Amino acid sequence: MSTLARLGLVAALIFAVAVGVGYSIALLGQGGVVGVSIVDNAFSPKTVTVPVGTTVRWTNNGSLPHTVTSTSNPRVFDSGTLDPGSSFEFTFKTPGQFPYRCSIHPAMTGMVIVEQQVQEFALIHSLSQSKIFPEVTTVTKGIKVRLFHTALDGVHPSVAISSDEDGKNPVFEVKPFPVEPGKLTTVEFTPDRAGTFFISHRPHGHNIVGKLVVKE
Ligand SMILES: [Cu+2]
Repeated sequence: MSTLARLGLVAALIFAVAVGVGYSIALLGQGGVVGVSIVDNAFSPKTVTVPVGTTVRWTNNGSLPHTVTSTSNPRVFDSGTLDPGSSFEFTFKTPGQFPYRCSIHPAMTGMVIVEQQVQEFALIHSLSQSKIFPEVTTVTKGIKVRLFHTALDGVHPSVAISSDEDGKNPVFEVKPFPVEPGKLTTVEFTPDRAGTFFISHRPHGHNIVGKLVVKE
């Protein structure tokens, strides 16, 4: 098989892995609104799963008054009495499980599951081509990043994510990591500042440098 064909195969494989793991969460995006309908006597849907930063809006479509009252200790939210036709919103800023009920009809229960949003990318390192594919990876500040690395060829024992091309100033608390053909190295971090950073192999002597752009 040609190098290019092999590269394509590895890429297809990794993207299949990456997409399967977390794309459905990322698709919903940050800061969206998800609706829950209140009927007599249930929340519909009873459970919603959303990424961090999502606003959930409950609307009373029933004919009786209801409430949306957190049953966590301490209580996280409480709508007070919602007359028919009125609504209540709450924005979930931390991951976790948030059970609630109607304080007027305690048998009416619901759950909001808030998941950490993750940006996932697959990277392939090649010694013979002196490149990382893709050459530039763009992420967003403040959202967790998960990078899947593998190598087309060569052994790369100490790849660094660094503020300089030489890999001397590692950033985001990522320790230098190994990348090998046939293995998947997963690196996770949350970038806390915007800018251009480097995925550098120079600490172990070859001149392969990819870019990591963190945007606001
Ligand atoms: Cu290397």
